[in-house]
Amino acid sequence: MTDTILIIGASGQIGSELTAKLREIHGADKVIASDIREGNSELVNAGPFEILDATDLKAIETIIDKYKVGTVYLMAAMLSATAEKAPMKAWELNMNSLFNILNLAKDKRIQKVFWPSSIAVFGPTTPADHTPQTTVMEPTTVYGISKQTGERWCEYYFSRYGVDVRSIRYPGLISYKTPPGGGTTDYAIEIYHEALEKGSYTSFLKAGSYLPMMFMDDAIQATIQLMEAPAENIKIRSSYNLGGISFDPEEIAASIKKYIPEFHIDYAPDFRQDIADTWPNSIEDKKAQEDWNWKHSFDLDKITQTMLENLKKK
Ligand code: AKB
Repeated sequence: MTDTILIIGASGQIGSELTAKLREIHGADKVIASDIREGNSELVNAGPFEILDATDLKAIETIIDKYKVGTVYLMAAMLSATAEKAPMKAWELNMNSLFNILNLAKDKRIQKVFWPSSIAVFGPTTPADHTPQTTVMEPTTVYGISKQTGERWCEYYFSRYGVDVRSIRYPGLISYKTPPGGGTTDYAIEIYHEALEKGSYTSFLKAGSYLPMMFMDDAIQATIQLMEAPAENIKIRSSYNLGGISFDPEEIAASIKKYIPEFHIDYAPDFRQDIADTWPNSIEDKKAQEDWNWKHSFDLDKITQTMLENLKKK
């Protein structure tokens, strides 16, 4: 197995931070960043970068051969809110990109795959509190349907063809390095930007909308921990539940008020409320803890402090 890594979707919210961390661990030359668009100059200048469309199999093959890639992190996807505006486009991107990578792994052109799933695989009939790993899953968004279908295919490619594919059901991810990218949980990023810029925020989710959330550093740590774990420890080949914290817009506003006392929140729920209403309030992640020692470290106040400090510097 070659030790070169390809990140597809490296300019996105997770991809950009994952690329930086993997380059720190493995060396810049071993981590090829790629995206359909150029990302920030830091990412492009820090190591190899290729323009790549995740649905273009020929282009992926060319890059895999050029750099002798062993592992692919497929981070390109259309998120929940954007996907509802273009369901077929979202389906094509989210599914075709996955089949491209799973088939390359099946043909032994690459050896290891990471593919992100999401809490969006759950739906209105799922138990909402401490949602377990295995439970009712009837997603109602095109994004959730694509992620649930993707999970089934990952498990199929593992059991039928021995493909070493690993996955996490990410909760809402909070970070300051890139702007929010079309998700329902993105209110929890926007709120920090607007707290600093305007001292107030109009939330597109109403008070009481609890969702599972996590700071990006924890998500990157989890991703790398999962990918570094011995293959025999990975008992779940669909996707692992990953718990972090859970809060609603009122609680995040209260946390911001500890640092900006005059901060004010009001509410104007839109179509994203309907999406949030179908997702869990919180996630149980016993399997990730048992199989690869997962434990999150950022609580809400630590996230608030880190977000405000870093956005202020920007
Ligand atoms: C979204 O809101 O669409 C994403 C997700 C939970 O997968 N952040």
